[in-house]
This record gives sequence, structure tokens and C-alpha cells, in this order.
Amino acid sequence: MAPEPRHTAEREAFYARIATSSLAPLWEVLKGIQSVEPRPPEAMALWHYDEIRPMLMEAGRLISAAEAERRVLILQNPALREHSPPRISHSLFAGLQLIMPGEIAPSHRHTQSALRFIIEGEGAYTAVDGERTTMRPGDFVITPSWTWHDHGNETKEPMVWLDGLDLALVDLLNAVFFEAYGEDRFPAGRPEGDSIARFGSGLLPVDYERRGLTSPILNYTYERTREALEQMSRGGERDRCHGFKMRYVHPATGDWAMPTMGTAMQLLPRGFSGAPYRSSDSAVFVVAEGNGRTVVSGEALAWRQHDVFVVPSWREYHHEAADESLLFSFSDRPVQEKLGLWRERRAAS
Ligand code: 1HN
Repeated sequence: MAPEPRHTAEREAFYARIATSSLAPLWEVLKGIQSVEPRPPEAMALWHYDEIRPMLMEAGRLISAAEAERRVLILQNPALREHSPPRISHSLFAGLQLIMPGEIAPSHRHTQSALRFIIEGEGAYTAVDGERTTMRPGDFVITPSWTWHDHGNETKEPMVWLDGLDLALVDLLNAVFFEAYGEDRFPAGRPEGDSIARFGSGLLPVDYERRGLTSPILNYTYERTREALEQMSRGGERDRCHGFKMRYVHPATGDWAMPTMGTAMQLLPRGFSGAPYRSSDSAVFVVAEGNGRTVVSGEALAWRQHDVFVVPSWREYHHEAADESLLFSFSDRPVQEKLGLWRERRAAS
């Protein structure tokens, strides 16, 4: 029922008066705050790699990695263009980084965590706290919060990967710290392959004490991930929504490999058509291999190798694979789980 005009005027006057004491009436905004279900501000969106690539290479001519510090084209959600920090979903950043032959992206560290999913090129490196890893397509490389990292390309080909960062989450908590190392490279420490030998073989150093929340494995290589999924797809029963889906884990805890971003890889057999699914975490997908489409709220996103797409929170979607396809994905699910917020719903079979 609409208030009587006398009350309307009186209320407005009241609101104006209390505003001078930094007060406001909740009842005027309550309905905008409470929603029956998530109302994600981001749009579903897809970027075709073959359309982006020429622009990325143009960026390579226009600015050096040294000048840019990080030569990244931001994948900006079309519905969130005004938001700072930039984002692909409400909580997460994604961008495509290019390093040309001979270039170095200088060493720095920040409290935001970063993941790299390698798209193109073979043999450039990322170094984290002095340990290098050589990157190949499909590898998932971790830069934990507050670790020194630089990237370099000593090959003859351009190198491109997707960067995923928890920028908006850390910004929300006002916990952003950043430091430049001051030189291009952080001094080399452990030899290449050290972290996978210590932590990535179902073994742990006997007196290993966990430091921090992020997995000590620097690079979850595509070779191993793909092999695991392929084996699994030969024997096991597929999930009717996800096909064969594995999450990347911290080897000492079994928890997600990163505290703020949950990462996974799934294999969709050729001809797979998944059952409808929704969850409260918006997810970013990168097509490691294959082609197919993902239908989100009845609208199809047709994807092929190296494309990136984002599915907003709580929107119903299903995947269809024309060829055998591998999809890498990441989302803020670990954060939602820790806070007791995460939900999913599968269509009744
Ligand atoms: C960053 O430090 C990197 O270290 C990549 O490679 C992307 C996007 C926003 C802020 C910092 C990197 C980034 C970033």
C-alpha cells in the first residue's frame, strides 16, 4: 500500500535529516539487497581466440613487456566494463598475456593469487620464488599470494597464456599489497622440476610442514592431467553433467590447489551432451582441446580450441561436445565453500 502523501513528505524529510548523521533507512533498500536467488551482475560471454590473437600480436608491436610490466589484454565482462578492478566475473579477473621472444616480464609480488593456463607457445618460463617452470600448452601454473614471480621467453615464438587472478575478491577485503623486486629476475634458487618431484608424485618430504594455503606444486602439467582424465574416461563412469571432471588439489591437504580460486579440468567424450547444471560460483572456462557448445539459459555459446567463456552464477547450463573436448575451468568456489555459501543444483534425471 502506498503511504499517504503526508507520510511520504514526512518520511523524505526524516531521511534527509538522518542522512546528516550518516544514517539511512534499511526498509527503502531491503528488497534490492535480498534476492530469492543470486542475481549475477555479469553477462555470459565468449571470446574466440582466433579473433583475439591478431589484437594480442598488435599489442606486441605497440608496447614491450618491459614497458607494460605485464602485457595483458583484459577479458572484460561486457556487463562489468565500469568496474574496477577489471573483471570477467563479479569476483575474478581473466586476461591473455603475451611474451615475445627475448622478453622478460620483471619480477614482482602481490597479495592477489594468480593462475596461468597456457594457450600457445612452448618453452617460455615462469619463475616463482626462484624456481623456474617451462610452460607448455594446457599446463596450469600457480603463483601463490606474495611470491616473487617473473616470466621470460627464450624461445623463438610468441608465448600466450591466460591469467586468472582474484583481484576483485582481494580488493573487496582491502588487502592489496604490491612490491616490485627492482631487477628483472629474482635470483634462481631450486632447480627446475623441484616442486613436482617433492610434492607431485603421491609422496611428500617426510618432515614437510605446510606453509600457506596454496599448493606447493608449481606446474600441474597438461601431460599428466590429460593422461589421468583419459585413463579415467576409459574405465570410470561419467558424471551426467560434467563428463569426467577432476579438480586440482593441494597434495598435503586434498583441498583446492589455491585458496581463492578452484581449478578443474574435464573431459567431454565426443558426442557428449550433459544434463543441465547450475551452481552459485560463476565459472570461467578455457577450451584446452576440442569443439562444442555450452548452452546457458537456453542460449548457445559455440566454442573451439583456446576460446574462453564465462558462465554466470546460478544460470542453468549444459555442455555438448562435437569432438572429444577438454575444458579447464576456475571459479571462486573454494571461498564460497569456506563460508558455507556454495550451492549446486542438477536437473532431475
Ligand atoms: C599480474 O601481476 C600478472 O604477474 C598478470 O603475470 C596479470 C593482472 C592484474 C594485476 C596483476 C603477472 C595481472 C597481474
